[in-house]
This record gives sequence, structure tokens and C-alpha cells, in this order.
Amino acid sequence: MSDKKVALVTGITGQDGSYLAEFLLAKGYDVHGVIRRSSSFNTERIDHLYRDPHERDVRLFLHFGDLVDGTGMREILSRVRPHEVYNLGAQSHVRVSFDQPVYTVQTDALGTINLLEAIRDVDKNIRFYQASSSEMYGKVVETPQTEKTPFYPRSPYACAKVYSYWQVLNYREAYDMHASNGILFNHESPRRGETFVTRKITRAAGRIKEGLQKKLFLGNIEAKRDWGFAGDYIEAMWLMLQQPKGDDYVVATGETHSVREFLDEVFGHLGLNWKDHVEIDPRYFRPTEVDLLLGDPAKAKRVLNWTPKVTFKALAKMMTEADWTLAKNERILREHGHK
Ligand code: NAP
Ligand code: F7E
Repeated sequence: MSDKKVALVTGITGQDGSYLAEFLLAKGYDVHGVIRRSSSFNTERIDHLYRDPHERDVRLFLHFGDLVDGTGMREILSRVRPHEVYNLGAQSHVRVSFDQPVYTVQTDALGTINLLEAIRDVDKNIRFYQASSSEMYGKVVETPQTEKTPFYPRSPYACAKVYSYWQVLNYREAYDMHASNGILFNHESPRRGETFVTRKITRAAGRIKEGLQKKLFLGNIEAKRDWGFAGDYIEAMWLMLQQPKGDDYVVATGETHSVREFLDEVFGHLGLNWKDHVEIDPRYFRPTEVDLLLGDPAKAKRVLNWTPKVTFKALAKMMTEADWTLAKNERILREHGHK
């Protein structure tokens, strides 16, 4: 039998899924991803993985599926027979979860149990990673937040993630499964979805710099987050599944910054003053807000030997530069008569 490692990734078309797929392929894994059928292309973040510059055999395979369809997920699992499953698929937008609470719970809570049940049925030796979230700490009861800090979720999204967290722990204890929760604090990149605050800011700043827009409408800019780089965080996911046993880990930088500070970094880098462009729009406030998150990654450092490499300033610069380039290209296209 081949000793080649096989991984199945839900949410492979998302920010983290794309970095994780890259990382696992570079480690020699066969990578299988679950994608949703869409009327428009939704594989933009992973398309480059098919175009290996050295024309090596790229072992990336995509399967149509949806976490809410338990039968379909079980069928994919039986066919692929992975050694490791990374459950990154989710309706991941906190604000949207207030508009679509039931759908969010179906995907982010019931989707997880669908997958855990399928694993228990197909092969309970499959190692499982669950994308848990710092949002579970919500209205924080202590700072910094550790693996022992109690949860106080503040959104349908966070409630669904708390449900999944406990199911993972329960499957680990009840069925002796290798199942881990990565409690990841906010992590960003040039591939971040454009409606999350960091990317919304870098995208708008680049366009403002290039004269393509004038204003940026934001909600609560006093909120503080522990922001890291997605490319660093996916390595922690993999490290969790290489341990002798499943466990739960906080993955964070150990620094917190406000949205306001992020604005300073981004607009400052472009030689602009954000106060000339930003307007506060109550539409972007949430019914219940998470004011401050700050993670303590000591356990991940000690057990996984994991440390974040990209600083807050470097992250802001990386995202600003990438979005400035996008904006320059957009301006050039416009000047040549393209939309
Ligand atoms: P993302 O960019 O929003 O990607 C979410 C992925 O889930 C996409 O591939 C999406 O597919 C897929 N998906 C959505 N609903 C699905 C369903 N019903 N069935 C199957 N797949 C579905 O999120 P991300 O930032 O990469 O985050 C990855 C995971 O980590 C998520 O579970 C998120 O909740 C969690 N998390 C994120 C952070 C963070 O700061 N980024 C922190 C903690 C935890 P489409 O492309 O078709 O929409
Ligand atoms: O908001 C404030 C907003 O949407 C950050 C997800 O990946 O990380 C993410 O959730 C803060 C909040 O991320 C706007 O009120 C102000 O306080 O970028 P965000 P999030 O809600 O922290 C966690 C760890 C996850 O697990 C989630 O999946 O910024 N904010 N003005 C705004 N936020 C947005 N989106 N848009 C604004 O205009």
C-alpha cells in the first residue's frame, strides 16, 4: 500500500483552504477539496494550484459537496479515504450570521456533526481538524484568552462554533478519535474575503489612492482584534494533526490592535489620512459586538513549537501593497476603456 498522505479539506475555496492546500501539496500530500456548485466561478483562490510552473503532477482533486448534505459528505469520505480531514467550510461572516442564523447553524454546527458522524462510520482513525474561532470568547470573561477561558458567544456564528467545539471534544472522549479544535484568532491576507474589515480597508485605500473611489463606510472602528497572517496559521492546523493525540489550541499573535490602528497603518503607508475618507455607517454595527480579543498562544508554542512570523505592521503592509497593485491595474483597464 502507498504511504502517501491523503487530506480532505472542506472550505478549500476560502482564504484558509487555499493556503492549506498549497502547504499540503508542498508536503507531498494528495489533496482533496470539497467545493460547492455555483453559477459563477468560485475557485479563484486555488486556480493557480493547477498551473504548476515546473509542470509537476499536481495531486489536487475537487469534489462537489456541501456540509449540510451529510449523505454526500459521507460518500466523498468513503471514496477519498483520507488520513486527515480539515473542516474549514463555514458561513464565516459574523455580521451575516445575524441575517442568516438558521443557515449559519446548519453549516457551522450541523455541518460539523455530519462530518464527525461520517468519519466515525467510515474510519474513526481519520484525524480531524475543526476550525474553531476566537469569536467563541465573545464578551470576554478574561484577558488574554487561553484554552481554559470560558466561552461567551455573541452571534449566531459564535454559538454555532461553540456547538461544534464541544462536539469535537465529545467525539474525542467518547470514541477515542484524533479530533482537534484550533481556536484561531483573526487571520488575514491578500486573499481575505473583501467584506471582512481588514480587506475592506486595504481594498478601499488602494482604490482611493488611485482615484477610483472617495469614501469608505465602516462600523465600529474601536473594536480590537488579535490579527495574524493566514499563511502562518494554517501550519498550526497541520501541526495539531501530527501530534500523538487530538487536543485544543489557541492560535494567536498575543497582540491586540483596534480597527482605527489598522486604518492608521494602511492609509499611512499610502501617504493618506483616513479621516479624510472614512465615514461611520450604522449599517455596519452588529446587534451584539465583540469589543476586544487577545489570545495567548503559549500552549501552541510549547506543544506544537509554532510561532507567528508576520507582525501586525508587516501584515497591513502586505495587504496594502497587494490591493494597491489591484487598484492600479483596475485604473489602467479603465483608462483603456474597460469597465
Ligand atoms: P472563508 O474565506 O469565508 O471560506 C469559507 C469556505 O467555506 C469557502 O470555501 C466556502 O465556499 C465554504 N463553505 C461555506 N458554506 C459551506 C457549506 N455549506 N458547505 C461546504 N462549504 C461551505 O473563511 P476563512 O477565513 O478561510 O476561514 C476558514 C474557517 O476558519 C471557517 O470555518 C471560519 O469560520 C474559521 N475561522 C476563520 C478565522 C479567520 O480569521 N479567518 C478565524 C477563526 C476561525 P464558497 O467559496 O463556495 O463560498
Ligand atoms: O470584523 C468591526 C467589526 O468582520 C472585525 C471572521 O473570520 O474573525 C472574523 O470575524 C471587527 C468587528 O471579523 C466594519 O464590528 C467595523 O468588531 O473583519 P470582521 P470578525 O467579526 O472578527 C473571526 C475570528 C472569525 O472566526 C470569523 O469567521 O471590525 N468593523 N467596521 C467592521 N467589520 C466589517 N466586516 N465591516 C465593517 O465595515
